[in-house]
Amino acid sequence: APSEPWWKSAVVYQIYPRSFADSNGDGIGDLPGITAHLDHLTALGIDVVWLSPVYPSPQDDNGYDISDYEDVDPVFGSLADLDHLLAELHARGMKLVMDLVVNHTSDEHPWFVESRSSRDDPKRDWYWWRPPAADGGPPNNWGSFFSGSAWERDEATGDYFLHLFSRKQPDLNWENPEVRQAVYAMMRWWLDRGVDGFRMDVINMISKDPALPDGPQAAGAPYGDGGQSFLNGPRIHEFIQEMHAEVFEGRDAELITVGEMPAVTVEHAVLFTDPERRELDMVFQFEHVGLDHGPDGKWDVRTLDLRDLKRSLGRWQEALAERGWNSLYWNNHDQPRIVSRFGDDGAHRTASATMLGTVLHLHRGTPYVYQGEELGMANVGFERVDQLRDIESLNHHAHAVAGGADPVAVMSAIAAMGRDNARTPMQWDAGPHGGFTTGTPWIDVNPDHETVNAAAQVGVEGSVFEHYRRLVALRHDEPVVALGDFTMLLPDHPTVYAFTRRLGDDELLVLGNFSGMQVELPEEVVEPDAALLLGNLTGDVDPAVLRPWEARVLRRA
Ligand code: ISL
Ligand code: CA
Repeated sequence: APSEPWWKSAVVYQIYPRSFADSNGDGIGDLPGITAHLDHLTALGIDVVWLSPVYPSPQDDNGYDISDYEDVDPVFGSLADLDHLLAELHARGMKLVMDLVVNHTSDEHPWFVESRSSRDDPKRDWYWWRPPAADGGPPNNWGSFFSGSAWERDEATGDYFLHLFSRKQPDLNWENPEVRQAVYAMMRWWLDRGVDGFRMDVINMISKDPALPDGPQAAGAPYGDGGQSFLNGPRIHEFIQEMHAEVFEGRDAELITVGEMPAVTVEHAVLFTDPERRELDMVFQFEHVGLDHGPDGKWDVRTLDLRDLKRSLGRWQEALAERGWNSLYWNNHDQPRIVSRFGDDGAHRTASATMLGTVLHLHRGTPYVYQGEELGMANVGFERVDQLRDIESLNHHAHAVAGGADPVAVMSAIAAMGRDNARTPMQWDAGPHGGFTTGTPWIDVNPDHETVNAAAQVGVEGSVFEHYRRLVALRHDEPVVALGDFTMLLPDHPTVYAFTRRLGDDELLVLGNFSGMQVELPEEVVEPDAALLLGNLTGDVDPAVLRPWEARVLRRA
């Protein structure tokens, strides 16, 4: 349909600048490094680049702690380098999405420096300041996402400030209209510069219940969970609608907006993405990447049950079928590598990586590819703390071990779930440091770069890269992939993921084997007359059998 927004048939590629390509040998990826590798993106065929933060930052959380919203950190280059990258992307027909991190700033942002200076500073109310509790401790029991209390006492006044993330990431007070207007002005400044949209960091946390009540606290747990006071909070839709009116109105057709929303529900997601409500184009939800977490959270690692994955993704497909839109992802800079997580990064690496890509990209929604996913990059298998860089993993390790946990068990959970798995350098070739840098990388390259790298895959038949290239092309070429209805099949099958997509008379059947065992297909999905549109394995196809990690996209006769 001609009236459908362009991003329904687009594929987005996420770049984590620190780990993509280093142009000057300081061991840290940068903007000129990205600009030098645009052929890789062109070959893949992607439409949009989402750039993780490149703004000036003390880098406490690798740039998600911003000290100036309208400049570029020298470690990544300059504003001129960014303008150049933007122009080069546009010249190649690609768009650029910036990361918008406005739930919090860095504690070194001038707004916070002023705010902390005294109780009657004009910007005092731009952040969440509260006096100590009666016992001198923090104002409530909330824990931070990065371990420890969510409150930090500040020497200047003796008050505490709220930080849901690190103590160097104080939360902005969106109740204050000056804060909101300052953010909107900054967003307009970027759009006027030519960028094509925003990925909005933890944007469903910006509305907080100003009472900041204690959250539920499990027996023996050091902190309470404040989530019910700040996840999808009381004014969240009002704030997002205001942002749309102030920033996007009149220019939104060319843009793409995606809200990152931990713990967003399908009910809220429909509201956020219903075009008539004028909020956001799509959201990142987290349900499917929480299915291998136990009751104690991400470090409580469990094995995925495929039926849970089908139930979850199927529910999101259904809930956003009529109104709203899904984003589709396996990976980002916060998640372990999917081939290690839901696939097999050993004997079946290529097959499982391509099967996973096929199943995801054939859903209805906008797919996001995280750098290296298109090569089947895997987890590292971290064994030692000195291999880690991420504040979340380092804080967790320190707190857990200090609390008496077995260090070997803590390390094995970090090896499985730690964010550094996603942050090892992009593997360009088999040479030293994978061709990422001529210097010493800020985090070690995965030793498997000798076999897993772009040079060994781009243009090479049978590679993960070439398969991802076909998946992107399929979405561009086949309206049924972008726009068709979705119907889940075989919900109770333990290893086969099966669904159809339908647009008018055109119907696709998608099959994926989530196991290393050959599987006999149930009769309802055996279609000897269907044409194979895309498969991930070579050799003879038996319509009644899926080989280990096989995926097929079939067009029904
Ligand atoms: O990976 C997580 C920790 O378990 C998530 O909770 C993650 O912190 C959450 O998805 C929010 O992520 C975003 O905001 C953080 C930043 O550290 C992440 O990199 C970013 O994607 C704070 O800005
Ligand atoms: Ca560099």
